[in-house]
Amino acid sequence: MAVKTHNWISLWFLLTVPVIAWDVGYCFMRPRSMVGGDLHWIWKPYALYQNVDYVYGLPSFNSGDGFTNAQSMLNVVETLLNITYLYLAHISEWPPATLVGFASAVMTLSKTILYWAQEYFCGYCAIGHNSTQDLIFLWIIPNGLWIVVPTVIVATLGKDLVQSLHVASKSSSSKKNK
Ligand SMILES: *[C@@H]1O[C@H](CO)[C@@H](O)[C@H](O)[C@H]1NC(C)=O
Ligand SMILES: CC(=O)N[C@H]1CO[C@H](CO)[C@@H](O)[C@@H]1O
Repeated sequence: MAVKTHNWISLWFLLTVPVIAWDVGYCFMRPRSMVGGDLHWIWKPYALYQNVDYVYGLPSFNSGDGFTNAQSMLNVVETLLNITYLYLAHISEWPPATLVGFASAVMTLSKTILYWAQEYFCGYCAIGHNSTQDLIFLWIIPNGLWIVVPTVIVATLGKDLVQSLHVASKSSSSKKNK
């Protein structure tokens, strides 16, 4: 029995690994990764982003806010799960691999919602200073991608899991009836 995989999902898992690793590096290497830091050259585009989202900027860093690195630490766990999924699904071809991918996507989704909810409940304290246009193009669209895509992945892999659990339960009940 082969693992049921979806090319676009595996591709997304694969492509997000370096993107997120870069992001984790930025967070953990602050302040050296920030504007003026000796390692900032690795994270040049964050010069803009650190002023759009203060979770990534000086206000959080200076106040010793732990949220930035805490969410980053969860990213490390998700990255490991994502790599594990790709390995189990495509290399060892272990059918239950789907469970790992599903769990990881649920983690990503819930962490991203927490990130947005934290903004909402603090009165947009880290992003409220931006113009609407900046907010849409530099925060809502890029971050929204991490809500939309994991939602579709949870639904897709969830459906695959439901299907195999139904098959499993049918085959075990038909064995009992024999
Ligand atoms: C892991 O995979 C999810 C998709 O389920 C993706 O949205 C997320 O960015 C990936 N996480 C990391 C840390 O690579
Ligand atoms: C009012 C305003 O525009 N604040 C910030 C929003 O984001 C930009 C980055 O595009 C910052 O440079 C602004 O200071």
